[in-house]
Amino acid sequence: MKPIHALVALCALPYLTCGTDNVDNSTEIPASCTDGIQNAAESDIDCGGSCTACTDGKRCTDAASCQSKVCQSGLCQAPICSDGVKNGSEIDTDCGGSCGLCDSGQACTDSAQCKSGVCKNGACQMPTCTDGVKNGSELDTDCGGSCGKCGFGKTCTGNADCQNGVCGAGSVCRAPISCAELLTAQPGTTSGIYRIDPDGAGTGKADFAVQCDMTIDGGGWTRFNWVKAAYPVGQDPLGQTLDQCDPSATICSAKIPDGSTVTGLLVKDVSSSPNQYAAWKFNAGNSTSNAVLGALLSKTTVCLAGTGAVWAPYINTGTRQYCGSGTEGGCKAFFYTNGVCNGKSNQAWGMELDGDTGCAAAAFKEGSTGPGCPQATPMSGAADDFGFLTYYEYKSVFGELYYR
Ligand SMILES: [Ca+2]
Ligand SMILES: [Ca+2]
Ligand SMILES: [Ca+2]
Repeated sequence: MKPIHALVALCALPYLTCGTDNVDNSTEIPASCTDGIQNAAESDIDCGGSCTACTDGKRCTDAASCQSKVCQSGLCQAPICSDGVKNGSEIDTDCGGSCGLCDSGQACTDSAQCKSGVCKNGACQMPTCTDGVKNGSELDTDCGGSCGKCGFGKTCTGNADCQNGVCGAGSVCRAPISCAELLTAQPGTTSGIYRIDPDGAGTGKADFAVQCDMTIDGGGWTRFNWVKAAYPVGQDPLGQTLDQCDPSATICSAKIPDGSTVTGLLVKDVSSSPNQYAAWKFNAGNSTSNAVLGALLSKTTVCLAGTGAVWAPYINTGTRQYCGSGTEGGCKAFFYTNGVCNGKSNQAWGMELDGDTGCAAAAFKEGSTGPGCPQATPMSGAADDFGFLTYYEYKSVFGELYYR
């Protein structure tokens, strides 16, 4: 028992207000909680029962007796991150504070406390594919895992993680260098418009959109030059670069992008239905092949008027002879000049495969073939001569060139 005379003595002082019992009633703490003795319902000295909960290590009778809310073997336990109780510095049961991150649905005050990295309305949120945070099974922010493929610049573990791209150096998705590389990285890719970066990701020019043919002879063809309108007089057929051409443009006078590895040429006549086409394999031992590749890749001007080696297509769905023998050269004639070739005084730039001493038959031709040749309909004059897989019709035909 606490000696009563000590309180009586205190209450006798003029600045203390005491009840008639001479005991200070201004606070509600029972005298037994401060008397230094375990009494009443206390589980240890001045704690437990109706007193405040006991600190770690004090005797307890139940969880409520302890500040940690964990009473084991009669003693209050220190908070730990696996006791199934929210205690210590924890934000919710066994998470936050000095413990690990909180699961979705647990309480939080900050996103950094959540496994998902997202704290909203006081609770950790489930990972989603639109929360702007890399979480759940995602490989990078909101992509990979259950969130679909990742775009260029995002983390990947293999090509299958990348959207129309390649999993490249540093395990980062990048644009393919060509339609051929895209098809290799993403088998089953259908024909359409995709972004490529021929001079490499992160160097040179940025990636740009091109049309890919993923069907003909296994696919992987990159379109680089096309005519779908009357050809402008005097224009260099290879005067543009492919990044300058919108895929929806009616004319693109681009050469094959710098640095490309090229094995084949595809020519499509898109005026026919279904489109006729022919394909060639470049062959370093063939002079006509070298002349065509030199022009299309490096703009090397040339005049082979029936003096080149025969360079025949390995695929030909054309219904008319354009690469025949005799007068039309048998695909052993090619010119890309801004001047005279074989006596035909070009009025301006011109390019023609199988452009021999004849006038019209060609695998492809763009620009002038000079006066002296019959004019096509609706051609306004020989200077706007153009055609693809045509044979002696003097007819303007729309077409496209692809490489792979
Ligand atoms: Ca705990
Ligand atoms: Ca996410
Ligand atoms: Ca680049």
